[in-house]
Amino acid sequence: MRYRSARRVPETNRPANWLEDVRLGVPLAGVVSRTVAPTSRPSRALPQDGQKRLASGASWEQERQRDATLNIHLDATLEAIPVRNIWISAAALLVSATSTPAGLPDPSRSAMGLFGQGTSCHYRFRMDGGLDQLTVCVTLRTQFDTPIPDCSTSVTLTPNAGTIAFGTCCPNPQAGVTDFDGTIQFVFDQIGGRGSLDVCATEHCIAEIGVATETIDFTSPDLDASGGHNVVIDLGIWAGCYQPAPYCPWSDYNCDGTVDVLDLGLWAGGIGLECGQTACP
Ligand SMILES: [Ca+2]
Repeated sequence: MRYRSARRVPETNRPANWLEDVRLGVPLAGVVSRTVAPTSRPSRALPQDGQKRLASGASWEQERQRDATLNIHLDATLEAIPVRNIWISAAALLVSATSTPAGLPDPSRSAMGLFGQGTSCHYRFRMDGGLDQLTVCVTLRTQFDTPIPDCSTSVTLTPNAGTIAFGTCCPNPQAGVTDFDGTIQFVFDQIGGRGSLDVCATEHCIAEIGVATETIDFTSPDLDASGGHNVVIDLGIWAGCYQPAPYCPWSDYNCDGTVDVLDLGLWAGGIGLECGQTACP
């Protein structure tokens, strides 16, 4: 076993097998049991009780006196700092920590997700909500990605240039308050018409800030958005896209690229359904 940080104390000034730590100057008596060979290096005085030497050459007593002097200076320095300045510094730290509005939504950090599309090319709505349900999940966050709870938020289905017909049996827009995670969810169904819609999320708790907008394509058996009435008109709209007539996506309910009897069967599932027959989600 070797002690790389130890060195021998001169033979003449030490007990047998005495080592002294080079870094601390602390005697390691009793640690080493092997025989130490005589040394040719010059000896120095054996440390006396209470006067054991440090590696720097200063005595323990000298070190204690120097520490006491430094403590006195430190105490004097602390006492010289006015208490008022300490309070001002603490208040400055508090203001700094709260200077950024923690609840201001940042659209670039917030998010809106759309779910519930049952086919590849569009949402399919029906008066009883028995087909697709457009589920809109909005999460509000600050610029630091902190969720914003208890924030009034709304989602609106807005017709756009691609909207051919649109009607809904249930409230539009829908509004609510975000939960602990800064999230709120809305469900839209019982919609009639065809074409496309903009899905717009807006927060209202601090300012009217648009969070996100997505565009969806949709269709329904109630192709003219009459609320489920005028079934013959709806059938005429659907048949107007039946081959060899030009293809229309709203008549292709299953999104297989062809308007045929399979689509007619799905359209027929909406016959007899009207607004008000089913509770809104
Ligand atoms: Ca089809």
